Amino acid sequence: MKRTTRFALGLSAAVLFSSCADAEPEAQAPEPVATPEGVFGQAPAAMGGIPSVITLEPLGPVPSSEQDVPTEALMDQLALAFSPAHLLVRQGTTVRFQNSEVVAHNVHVSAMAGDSTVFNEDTLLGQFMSFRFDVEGGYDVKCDVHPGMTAFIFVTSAPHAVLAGIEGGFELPDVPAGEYSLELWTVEEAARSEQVIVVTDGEGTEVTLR
Ligand SMILES: [Cu+2]
Repeated sequence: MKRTTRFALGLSAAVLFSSCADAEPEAQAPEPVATPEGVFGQAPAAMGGIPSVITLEPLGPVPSSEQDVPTEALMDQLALAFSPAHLLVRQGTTVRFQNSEVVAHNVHVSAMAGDSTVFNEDTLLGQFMSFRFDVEGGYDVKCDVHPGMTAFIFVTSAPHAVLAGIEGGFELPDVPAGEYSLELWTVEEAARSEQVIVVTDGEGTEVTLR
């Protein structure tokens, strides 16, 4: 009985040793260093479920490739929720709101600036309505029938923009070199800010917004 145990231990030690030896050359190989690209960093965490928004407006001429504006987006109503719950669109985008379930909803959109209703429409199964967002800023979206059904839309003219994560982390990977006006938008007006940043090719630009 004792011998069997010793043999088993000896075998597992040998297996352990050989796997270590195999792994060694890999561990010694130089690890590729990831080069950060674009603009990234930390913004304030979401407030009341509404994320921070970071926009970059070029201070020089806007390349023609960045003048193209996405013209359509979708916000669905499904499983008693808006989907997506957070939507970032370029100014002039038409958002289609549709109801994809057998529950009567409505779409009640208000501009956060001035807290004014933009529209309030009932949506039954299979029905949709479209609205073109020409005014920049944050919008509250809710269904008055279901108090938990809320969403957020942000409209910007900036060619580069991103919604920060719930914890505030953000990343804009594809920003050409140049000078930009970076704006931080948050629900809390006092926390909004603006600054000029310089983006250099091949180098990441880290920004901390607090
Ligand atoms: Cu509803």
